[in-house]
Amino acid sequence: MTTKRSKTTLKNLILLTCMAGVSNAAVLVSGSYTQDFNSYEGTQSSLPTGWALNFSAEETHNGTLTRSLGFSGDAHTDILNTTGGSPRGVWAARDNETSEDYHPTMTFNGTNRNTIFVLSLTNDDSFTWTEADVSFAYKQITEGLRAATGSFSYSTDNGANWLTSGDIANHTTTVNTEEHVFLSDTVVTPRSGLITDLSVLPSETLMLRWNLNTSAGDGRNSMLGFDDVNVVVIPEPGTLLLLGIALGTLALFHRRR
Ligand SMILES: [Ca+2]
Repeated sequence: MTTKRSKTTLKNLILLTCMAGVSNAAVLVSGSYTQDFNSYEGTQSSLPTGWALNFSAEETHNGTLTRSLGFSGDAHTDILNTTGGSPRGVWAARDNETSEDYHPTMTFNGTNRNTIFVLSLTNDDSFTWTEADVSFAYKQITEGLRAATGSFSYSTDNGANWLTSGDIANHTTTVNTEEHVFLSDTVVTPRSGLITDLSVLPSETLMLRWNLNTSAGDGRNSMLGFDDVNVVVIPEPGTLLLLGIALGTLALFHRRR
């Protein structure tokens, strides 16, 4: 049993390592996790702890450039730019030309180009996580000639299987059929939902995944990114019951004194 599980874990690790892109160690989480990406510079090294970034197999990246021009029409400072193309790749975009509110976003030429962000949260609590309340916002700063779709899923077996949460719907960008334009206002689409039926034991890992995918069409897609990730983990009911009994006993003890 242990050997089989170890082999599966090893296989998953090898699979993850072989995927294009970069990975980062899981982040230890106790109770809740938030990420506003305002320190993210669009580079591999500035990915927050716990995050990994993967791309479609056909994309390669030179891993250069900065976030300083992450907004406006001449912001062709591609971050993790795909080789051989003007703005294609992953960026650290900001909400407007003066904002310091950054978020990861992507744009590509081509159908079904995937940019995949994975967050690995390791249970640092003393109780089993049975539910997780997840919220974030999709952000669109441009309209392109093709739509982009963001989809959310999660895994409790190191990425071997990805599950969807019915509470957290996908999001598809608006499209401009004329050209690729920066919007005057960032389109923010909040998403939230409760992931139920979890059983993430202490020291086990819950993975959350955002897949940003381009649709069919010509030319560049609408830039789609996401921001303000917030996760609140919820202990198994038994833990809450035990906690309640403990607090009750403590209160009684104090009263008697
Ligand atoms: Ca932000």
